[in-house]
Amino acid sequence: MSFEKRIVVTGGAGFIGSHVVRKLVLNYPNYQIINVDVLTYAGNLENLVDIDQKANYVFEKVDICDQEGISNVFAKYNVNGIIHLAAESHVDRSISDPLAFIQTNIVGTANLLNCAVAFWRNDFTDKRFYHVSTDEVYGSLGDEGFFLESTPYDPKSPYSASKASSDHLVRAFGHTYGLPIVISNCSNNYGPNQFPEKLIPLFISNIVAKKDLPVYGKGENVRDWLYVEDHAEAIDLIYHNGENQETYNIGGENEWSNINLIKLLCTEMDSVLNRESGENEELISYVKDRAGHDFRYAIDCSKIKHELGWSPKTRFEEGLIKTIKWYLSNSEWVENIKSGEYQAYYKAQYESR
Ligand code: NAD
Ligand code: TDX
Repeated sequence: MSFEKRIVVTGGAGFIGSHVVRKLVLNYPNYQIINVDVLTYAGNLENLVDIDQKANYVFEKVDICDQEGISNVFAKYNVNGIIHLAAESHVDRSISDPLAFIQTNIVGTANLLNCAVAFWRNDFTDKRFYHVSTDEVYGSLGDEGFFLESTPYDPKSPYSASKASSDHLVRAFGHTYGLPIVISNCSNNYGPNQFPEKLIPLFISNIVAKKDLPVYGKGENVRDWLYVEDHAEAIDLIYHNGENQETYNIGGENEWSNINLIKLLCTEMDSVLNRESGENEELISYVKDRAGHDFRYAIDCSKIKHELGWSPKTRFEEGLIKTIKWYLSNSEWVENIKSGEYQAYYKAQYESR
């Protein structure tokens, strides 16, 4: 069978990547979707069991830092597009092990760019290199203001600095070689399949188990939350309709201080779990703050709204309930993840706080 487009999605076994892969596989039967993922602790092929038998889906276990492996994928599938999501993505891990972030996020992205330029040999007709990035590259806001596409970069954690570096490399390859690149910077995602080390799935899991809810500092830090399927929809749109060499900010227009979000989660789960009103809030425990904790992120997404017609669709309370219900009905998925490595991480991360 010959496919109209052959698109590599890197990191397709992870949280956001799996939603992107599913959307593309189902929406475009005439595209071949090649999921390139090395399956770190965060990669899980169980995320894709519902679509992994489709004729237009294929999985390749390859490290994005491996030049030969990536070049082979380009040649084997005659790849003409990349949507790059593979990354080390957890800020707390970047504080305890920064070099892993430098390797995957910077070296891995450089390798993908280099392989794309080499394979396409300066014929960029109908080619596209789409890099998925984060709002954290812009740094930290005070009580006022929003991140625009023109906001200067000011990353503050090893994670955000590694993502900022990768964004710069992508733009440099666009500028120097004429590689048709596009970048998006998105706010905090939540939804099904998120690894339970990030705030929302970790706290759902701890509430179920009646374990402490470790709130960093005073819980006053603010994040802008977007339902993962809305992000996947934006990625689909940008891949097809975004302008070359442009950047699009994606956000939920949905800011919450951590403590208010956690209280809402506790209340929703009191009722879903038939617990007494206020019971889950008693699990809240204030712990030592994250080192260098960014205070506030907030995205101005008017560019993608006006130019591409995208806007966040899922109301937060609705998305949160869907997420809670997904974790409750997929307890096996959660238990499979909580392997030895996860236990060791949890102990190191929280026992000394
Ligand atoms: P995730 O940690 O859930 O998944 C990352 C995936 O990348 C995993 O499947 C992992 O196995 C794979 N991977 C890691 N290193 C690799 C390597 N060297 N080679 C091949 N595969 C590798 O991450 P996520 O939350 O789904 O984030 C995906 C992307 O979106 C990242 O680039 C992240 O920076 C960005 N992003 C995430 C958020 C968020 O809130 N989660 C927000 C904005 C942007
Ligand atoms: O145990 C916790 N207690 C706590 O108070 C954890 C895990 C987090 N927090 C706080 C820290 C943050 O202010 O909750 C907020 C959200 O934390 P995370 O879920 O770790 O996300 P964040 O650090 O904001 O980064 C996320 O959004 C941007 C993703 O992990 C990144 O990949 C993305 O780029």
